[in-house]
Amino acid sequence: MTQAALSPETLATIEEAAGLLRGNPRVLVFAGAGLSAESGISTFRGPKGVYNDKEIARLTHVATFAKDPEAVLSWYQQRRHQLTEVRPNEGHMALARLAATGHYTIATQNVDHLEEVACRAVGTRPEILRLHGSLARVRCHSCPNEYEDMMVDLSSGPRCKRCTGPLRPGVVWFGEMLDDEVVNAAMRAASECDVCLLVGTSALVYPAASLPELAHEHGAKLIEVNPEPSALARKCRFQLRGPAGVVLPALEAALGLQQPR
Ligand code: BJW
Ligand code: ZN
Repeated sequence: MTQAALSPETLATIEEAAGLLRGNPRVLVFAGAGLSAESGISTFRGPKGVYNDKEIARLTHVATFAKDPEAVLSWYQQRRHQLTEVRPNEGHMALARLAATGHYTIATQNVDHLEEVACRAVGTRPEILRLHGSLARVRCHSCPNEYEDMMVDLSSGPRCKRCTGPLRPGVVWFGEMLDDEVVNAAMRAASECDVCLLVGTSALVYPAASLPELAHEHGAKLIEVNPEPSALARKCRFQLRGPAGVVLPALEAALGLQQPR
């Protein structure tokens, strides 16, 4: 899909929404799996989501790691391998460029680092907060040992060098707490932002989904970029219906940063 395929109504709404992004605003981007969909990474929910497979759905619960560590580690190792093959899409790139036009914080639920790759490519340095951790990191399930390492093969059942506990991916599963520092920084950004841009998230998973709610309570305007309405769509001032890889470059073009394609 290209920008030319967006309906005149959507294009007009994008022009209006772009008005909120002018004048050096403080923007909190709240990103989810849909942002990486056009890079070939599946979403969790929705028609093509991995959760349609019940076996896969159980792999993101902490309790499953105790019961069936091999299944969990093998799935995560496949996803770690996929990271070596994927690239940021036009949505990531547009976000990275938009970040130069205001005070941007990206609070992402994604664990793939494509936001960082895009920002590095265009030379912008917004604050990036990984709410649900990182696939590139491994951590010990028994002690605080945690580090970035793409060479570890999780499917071999590696053990912690400090305490011999089982190593696992550095992500946050259902039933686990998010990192306090990351949540606090994200809550600060949510309560101080002028605009919260929800990109490619169903906004169903908490406490992450409380960030746009907090931004809304503090008077920020919400803009949603998603082909489908999220759970928070009704709170959004603008709902930009379309894929992130098309709508975000169109927002950029509306700001005069890029020619429409
Ligand atoms: C496009 C597109 C395109 C498609 N362009 N868009 C009731 C109230 C509040 C909380 C709870 C509750 N009941 C239970 C809880 C707690 C639970 C929770 O929220 N459950 C809900 C499901 C109800 N939360 C937790 O357990 C969290 N921890 C916690 O609460 O700690 C406190 C505590 C702990 C222990 C004891 C007591 C208290 C932890 C949540 C961790 C979530 N982890 C996962 C896996 C991460 C690792 C991994 O990647 O494997 O995070 S689950 C999964 O969902 C993943 C995602 O980050 C997260 C959110 O999904 P996301 O990103 O929104 O993706 P989708 O697939 O849902 O949506 C994709 C969207 O994209 C769709 O809208 C599409 O339309 C759109 N899209 N193509 C733009 N091209
Ligand atoms: Zn350990």
